[in-house]
Amino acid sequence: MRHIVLNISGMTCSGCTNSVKKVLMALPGVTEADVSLEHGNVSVTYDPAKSGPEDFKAAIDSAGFEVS
Ligand SMILES: [Cu+2]
Repeated sequence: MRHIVLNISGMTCSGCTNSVKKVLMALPGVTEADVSLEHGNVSVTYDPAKSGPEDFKAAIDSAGFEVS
């Protein structure tokens, strides 16, 4: 398992963090996505054989937020 922290801009409430968590957890290989509204980031635990940072960025974009 690998671990990455991505900074996200545009999250303003717990609805936003739930959306981000939901799209990330739907990706193959993602076992954990801890979204912090306070810090404006997400820490993702994943299997690098199944998905990676580019997939996470695309999913976060599609949910309406931006990885900075
Ligand atoms: Cu929100």
